[in-house]
Amino acid sequence: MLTRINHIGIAVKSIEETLPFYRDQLGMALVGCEEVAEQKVKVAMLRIGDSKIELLEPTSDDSPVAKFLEKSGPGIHHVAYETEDVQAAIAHLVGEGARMIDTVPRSGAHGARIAFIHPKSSNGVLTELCQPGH
Ligand code: CMX
Repeated sequence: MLTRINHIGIAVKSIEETLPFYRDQLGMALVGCEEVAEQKVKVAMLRIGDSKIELLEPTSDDSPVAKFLEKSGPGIHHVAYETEDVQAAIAHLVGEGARMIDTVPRSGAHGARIAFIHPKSSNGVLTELCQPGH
């Protein structure tokens, strides 16, 4: 059902201030930056081998990522697992009794279709299902 870790989301106060660490010190290639307006975040994707690091910066005070930063400070926000069929993965998880935040996929960065599993069903780790866009 899941094929690999597509990306790890990291909440940051400022992409501009964080980027030099990942791009220049760790040497990851910047794939692109994008605003996901619906989720009130700006994202920067960096490639690391077959996977990615996604820096998440809130675009407003009521952004869910702003709330996360307030509560927990900067750090790992979510783990995203790749699937070829997010709708089928949701159906499987619901069938297994998992509590979903999204039972209908929403739009993620770079044209992906995504769905979040509720952290209460995933041992406190916000878990994303991610079907890449083409
Ligand atoms: N880690 C652990 N727990 C988290 C969490 C996180 N990162 N984010 C939220 N939670 C917890 C909340 O504390 C809350 O717990 P309680 O029910 O105990 O209070 C619960 O999960 C539900 O959170 P909520 O914010 O009240 O619920 P919403 O349905 O409003 O939103 C979510 C849930 C995860 C979608 C939202 O908090 C969020 O993080 N949105 C941003 C998503 C994102 O990263 N988008 C970027 C682009 C996506 C991509 O392409 O990867």
